[in-house]
Amino acid sequence: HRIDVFAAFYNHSEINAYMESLVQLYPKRVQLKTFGWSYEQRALKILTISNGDGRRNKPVIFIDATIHAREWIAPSFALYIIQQLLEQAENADLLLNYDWVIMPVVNADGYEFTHSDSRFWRKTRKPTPIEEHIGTDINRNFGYKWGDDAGSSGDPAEEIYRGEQPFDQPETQVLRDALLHYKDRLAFYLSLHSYGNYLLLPWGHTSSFPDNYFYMMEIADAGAMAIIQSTNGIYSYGSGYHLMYPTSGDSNDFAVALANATVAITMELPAGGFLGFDPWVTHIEGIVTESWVGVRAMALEVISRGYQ
Ligand code: 0X9
Ligand code: ZN
Repeated sequence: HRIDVFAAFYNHSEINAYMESLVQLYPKRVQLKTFGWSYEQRALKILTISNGDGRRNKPVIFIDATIHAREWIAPSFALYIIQQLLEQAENADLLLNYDWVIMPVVNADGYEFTHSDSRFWRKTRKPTPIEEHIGTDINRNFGYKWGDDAGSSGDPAEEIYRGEQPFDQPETQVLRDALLHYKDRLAFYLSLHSYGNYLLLPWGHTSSFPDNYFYMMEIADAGAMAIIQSTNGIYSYGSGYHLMYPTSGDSNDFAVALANATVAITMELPAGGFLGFDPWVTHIEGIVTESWVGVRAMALEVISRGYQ
């Protein structure tokens, strides 16, 4: 069964079922792997899309979504990207020499909790040492520069609680292992979040820049310009530290420092709804189609430069 991305927000099991159906529909082009399990034992699945030409070990464009449970437009956009790659012949250029690896739901327990219980939950659902506080921020739990008080918190009451140890959340471990799996061919890491209309580059943990920062800025520039041209809106890009706020232990810094990603971008999709994280269903189509213009432009820019 095909999912109509514009018609609703889908929960974790619906998304997993949809990805299973894609394996049946496109057996030569799609692979689905359960990379591990969440704290509450939900299967964390990662989809690989190729053009089916049989060439192995192409460089990879890796996209994740739903590190933060309440940012519902992110998994919807991941599903839209999957459909663009599989169903639209005009996107064949994106798959000629690259494989796409997509993980629509990282924080499966938190995401489920936002559907069943508490719409604006952000963190995981694993208990902390303090009984009344549940959950850790996956985007502060990665083991590169983990634990800096400027960009994370050691207090389980906080929304940016980093956990007791780096990688003490099973969901963080799964994303770490997936990124490390593609370490030798990670051309582009894109992490989908909301909100703010930002393309955030490393570093999050310090005000300085990685060696190839200006290369990353050119990729981000291509994406921002494409979106700005088609929407007459605004999209900003620069280091996460400067543009948003310091973050330590996030997936973006990890991808560059320890998984050899040539480019890593955290994309803060547009706001919607009452609190920014909750766009109406009627806004999904506009947000994901305008965002796709940007992601396609960034991917084409990465591809035209050649994997380095
Ligand atoms: O705080 C976060 O984890 C991200 N923002 S969100 O509103 N989606 O929670 C920002 C991550 C920023 N990354 C860097 N500063 N590198
Ligand atoms: Zn987020």
